[in-house]
Amino acid sequence: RPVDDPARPGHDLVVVANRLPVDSRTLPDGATEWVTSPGGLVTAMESVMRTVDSGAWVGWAGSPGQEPDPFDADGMSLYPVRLDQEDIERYYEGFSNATLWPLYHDVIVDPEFHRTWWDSYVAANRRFARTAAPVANEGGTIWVHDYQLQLVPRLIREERADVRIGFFNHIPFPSVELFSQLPKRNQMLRGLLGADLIGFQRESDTQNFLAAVRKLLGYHVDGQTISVPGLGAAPVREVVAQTFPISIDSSKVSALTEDEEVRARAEQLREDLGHPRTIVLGVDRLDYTKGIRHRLKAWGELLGDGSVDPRETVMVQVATPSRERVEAYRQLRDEVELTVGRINGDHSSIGRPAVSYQHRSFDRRDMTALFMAADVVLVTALRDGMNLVAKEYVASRPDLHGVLVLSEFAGAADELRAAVMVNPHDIDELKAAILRAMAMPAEEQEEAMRSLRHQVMENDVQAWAHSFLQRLEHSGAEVREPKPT
Ligand code: ADQ
Repeated sequence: RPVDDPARPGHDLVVVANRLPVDSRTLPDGATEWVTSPGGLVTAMESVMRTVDSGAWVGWAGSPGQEPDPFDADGMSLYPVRLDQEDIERYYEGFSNATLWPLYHDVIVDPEFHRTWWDSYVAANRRFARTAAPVANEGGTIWVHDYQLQLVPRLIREERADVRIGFFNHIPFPSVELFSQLPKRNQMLRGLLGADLIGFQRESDTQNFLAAVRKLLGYHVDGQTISVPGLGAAPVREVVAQTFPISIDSSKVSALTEDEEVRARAEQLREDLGHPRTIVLGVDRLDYTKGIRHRLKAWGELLGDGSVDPRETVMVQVATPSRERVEAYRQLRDEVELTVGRINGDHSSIGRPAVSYQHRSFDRRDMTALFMAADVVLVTALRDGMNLVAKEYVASRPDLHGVLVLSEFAGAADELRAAVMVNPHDIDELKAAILRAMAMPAEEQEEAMRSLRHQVMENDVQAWAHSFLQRLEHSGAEVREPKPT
């Protein structure tokens, strides 16, 4: 249903993210169909938005050039933002995913920078801000998400002094030494500081951000609170940077494991794989930050040196297609697929792969079935804001069976202390961790999984959103008179 007057303020909570929680698809008869789009943020926010009375979501609908009228879906109002092909190439694939993404993930690949990409990033951020600013109620809350929209808090602030603005960064925030490489770094910081509350996944991200503000802008920082000088006679604003580790809808995932059909699928999966003794699983977007190459290298070596017997063990690697027009992602796909092909050529027997590789998306039920079938899950990210897969696996194991191998470079490592921790850069260590996980006695698995589940079930995504929004509600009011100069 199109909203009558999209310019009329009308929502208590407005989420602004690069993508809407639904994608538009044009059917053969020309009609538009809306389907839920995958991805970490959507997974996290959709359950939260259902619990607010008057929620709105501002984002891109997923196809170039389209700007459908605002409409309602899943109990919230959706406000699409147009992105043209050139915006997609420069703002999204360019500045967001070939400049910021690699830089914020500790330059695993070289960040590229082009001034035309920056110009497009500014223009796109303006468009998101312009759509979002008028739809919030007087005194309402606007929650901006992620690295694609770091200028939006300030742009909204310039139009709406009455609203509370929160920002959450889903990816790591790099050390000040790395962040300093970013051209336009100060504009980026000032953009973020338009918010009242800026949230990060790990304490180290928060500290990196505070250090950047101190060092590059010279602002006064007291604990988590930054004093942001107002323009001209405007008062000093206090902005808080704080850590809010994101989570999943834990009880929903856990409940899915009780579903008869999901259980049957998990059984079927084991059977389809030839009833191996051990199933080792990786589930990732096909992204160079996820350490898929390191994982495959370790697996290939374990098969090669005879530590793992391909007749009784199989690795399943699910790799969701991602950012396929960005060069580094094309290269990664080629390398991963070459390696999988080699491993299978060397170690598979007919009808029994050493690595079962799936380059596609799975729905929630199939994903849960996979987690239920997996004896070991490998999360070997070289750098990751949080990593929801690690938490999803834990939530899928009420039977307390299974072992999580977890990279210390994933945000989840700060909370999931009972996992088998690894430095994925150290292939020998990774191999040893995989073998340890595969050989772990049942009682030890149970003990670790019990502790992990306690963490994940107690701290779900609803609690995450609630604590962020509550903190936001209590921020922003603390304005002081400007210091005499
Ligand atoms: P992502 O980098 O996308 O998210 P992640 O946290 O692992 O990474 O979330 C991925 C989500 O997609 C999970 O819910 C997972 O189950 C799902 N998924 C992965 N492969 C899939 C497949 N083949 N089919 C279907 N679903 C699949 C970003 C940051 C993370 C951060 C999240 C949330 O990079 O560090 O945890 O945002 O803040």
